[in-house]
Amino acid sequence: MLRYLTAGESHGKALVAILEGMPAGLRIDAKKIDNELKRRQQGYGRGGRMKIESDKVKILSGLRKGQTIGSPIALVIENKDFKIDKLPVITCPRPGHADLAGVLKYGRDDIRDILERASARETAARVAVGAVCRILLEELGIDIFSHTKFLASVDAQVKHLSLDELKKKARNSKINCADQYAEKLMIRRIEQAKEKGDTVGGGFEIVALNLPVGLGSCMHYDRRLDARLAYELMSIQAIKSVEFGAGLEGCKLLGSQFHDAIYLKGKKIVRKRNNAGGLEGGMTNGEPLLVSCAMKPISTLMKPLDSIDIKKKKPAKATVERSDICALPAASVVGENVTASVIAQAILEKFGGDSIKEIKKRI
Ligand code: EPS
Repeated sequence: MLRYLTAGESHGKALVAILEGMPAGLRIDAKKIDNELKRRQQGYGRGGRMKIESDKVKILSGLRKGQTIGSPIALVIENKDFKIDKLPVITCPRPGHADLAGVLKYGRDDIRDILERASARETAARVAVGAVCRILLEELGIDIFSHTKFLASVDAQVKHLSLDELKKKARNSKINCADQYAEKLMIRRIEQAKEKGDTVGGGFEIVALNLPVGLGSCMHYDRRLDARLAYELMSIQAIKSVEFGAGLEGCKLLGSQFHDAIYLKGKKIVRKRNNAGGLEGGMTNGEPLLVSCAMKPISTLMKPLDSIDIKKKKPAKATVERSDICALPAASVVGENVTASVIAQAILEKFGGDSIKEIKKRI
């Protein structure tokens, strides 16, 4: 069983994760984790915080001479902007953020006590965990990447990709792909939002190639891989929907148009399309996994919405804090790494194995 916990506040000392259940014998290059952390910090529309931080992982345990030994892996990412005790009290909740529900739930008078943990900064810890899982998947020949599908109302022109195109994008997976023209429009949309003190959301698709058949199970609700992916991807801050393959749009089609007919090519089982997104009955079916997420616009607005002051009990404008205008590319990197951790869990469940050697043999 592969599991993890994260800890840490946005302006606390550090973000921390403990990953338990990694098989022994996996060589972990910290640079690969740092590369994922760096990718998470990029993208047009990020705020001032990303100029302060240059996230790097410290691996405190679980390795000997650069290799996993089967013991828990402790990961730390220090916050350069560590100032949690010096930050001013916040009393005007931002609509859309955890602020109001959080203070009511935890009985606090300072919204800061809530937002520090609710912040998407926590995703740095999840990316570090996912990056370790990704090293395991890479060793097994599995590739994961993502691309922007739309930003606010601008569509990326990368909707229907063939397997060859997917593989090409996988080889170039260091960047999030978007058609150049669409990218320009997206940048303009972010700039327009910034000028108006507003924010924008959007959607991205994650793709995983070369997954073994039969990850997940149709036999019980909580073993279905689509359910497990949806659960973990929905838990990424600001994610509002998760879809597989043709998703919501596909559900408007007839059965004959939606389902992916099965053919033989020699002895190989093949499909001509992948509306199912690589999952049938909650199990991988050998086709690429396609999972899309939609992200709501960031809730800190420079031109704030109406709110209340919870201390004065009077109408007020919502709090304005340093924030991002758009964090869609970052969210897609988080999505990739969260997907990597769910797939790694499913692989270890199916194939077991206390060491890399054992898993490879079983696969
Ligand atoms: C983030 C760090 C945060 C924000 C953003 C994501 O840093 P700060 O609050 O110090 O500017 O940039 O967080 C939010 C949008 C949020 O609502 O908390 C990060 O590391 O990803």
